[in-house]
Amino acid sequence: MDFIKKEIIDRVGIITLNHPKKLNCLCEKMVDSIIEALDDFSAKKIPIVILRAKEDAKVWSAGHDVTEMPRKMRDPLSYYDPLEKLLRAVEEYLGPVIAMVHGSVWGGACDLIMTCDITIADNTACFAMTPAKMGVPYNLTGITHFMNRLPINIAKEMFFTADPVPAKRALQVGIINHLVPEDELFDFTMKMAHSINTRSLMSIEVIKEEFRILSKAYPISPASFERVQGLRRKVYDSHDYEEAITAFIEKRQPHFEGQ
Ligand code: YXS
Repeated sequence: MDFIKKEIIDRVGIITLNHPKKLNCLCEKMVDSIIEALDDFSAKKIPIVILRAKEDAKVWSAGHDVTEMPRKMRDPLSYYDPLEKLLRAVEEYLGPVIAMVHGSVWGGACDLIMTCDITIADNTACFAMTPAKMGVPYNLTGITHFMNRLPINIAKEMFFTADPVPAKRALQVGIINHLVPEDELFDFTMKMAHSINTRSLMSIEVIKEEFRILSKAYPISPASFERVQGLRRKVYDSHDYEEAITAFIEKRQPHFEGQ
């Protein structure tokens, strides 16, 4: 079953998340389909991609597929995991990737939004960053995605509260570039895509790569990196991490014990 719909309209690649049964969560199959579509668009030198959900989607994406998260003793966000591969594929795409958001966005999908180059949303959109709810020790590159887009106090509030940020506030704090009426979202997004397509793709390609390189230029010593990995391991080896996943699957509130 296809987890996405892929189309090209006037040299704009459009990827529509289409796994409503599991609220477009970023399971491995969904991620592989999106990466495959990006590779196909890249081979066809499509200058710009829109990543969207279906018009009637209440949830743009429910984030990482919790049922696919390792239960314990393994980093849930390591380099070759599906979510991380997807984020790099978006960052490395030859041209801009625009997230067009109708519906709620959760966890890893929020990180995906932060990794897209531009985000355009309607009033149904909201954005929740959920590691603290899931007992997950988020990873360093993921945190830089939020630090690169938001004032650090706003990024911290998103991580510490794990509460959804509604569309209007998302515009105020910079999660989204534009907030448009629901019935204008697609036309507004396509208009921007067409306008970008009239510019020099060569120049945009280099500028996007410069932004990518500079946005990752965080000096951190090997000792600090290893210390962070040690701290993170304590969390994903903990009762709290396992309890959060079990509670989600059992459809109940988790009881965190801080160990
Ligand atoms: O009961 P069935 O089998 O129909 O399945 C339900 C949900 O279990 C399933 N589902 C998910 N399955 C796997 N992974 C998910 N992330 C996920 N989210 C939902 O979809 C079916 C319908 O869900 P239901 O009944 O709850 O729908 P609803 O309309 O009542 O509520 C919609 C949501 C999105 C508010 C609710 O599903 C929800 O809160 N989902 C979890 C959102 C979330 O916290 N995602 C973060 C996942 S962890 C992650 O992304 C990172 C690792 S981190 O946490 O570090 O950022």
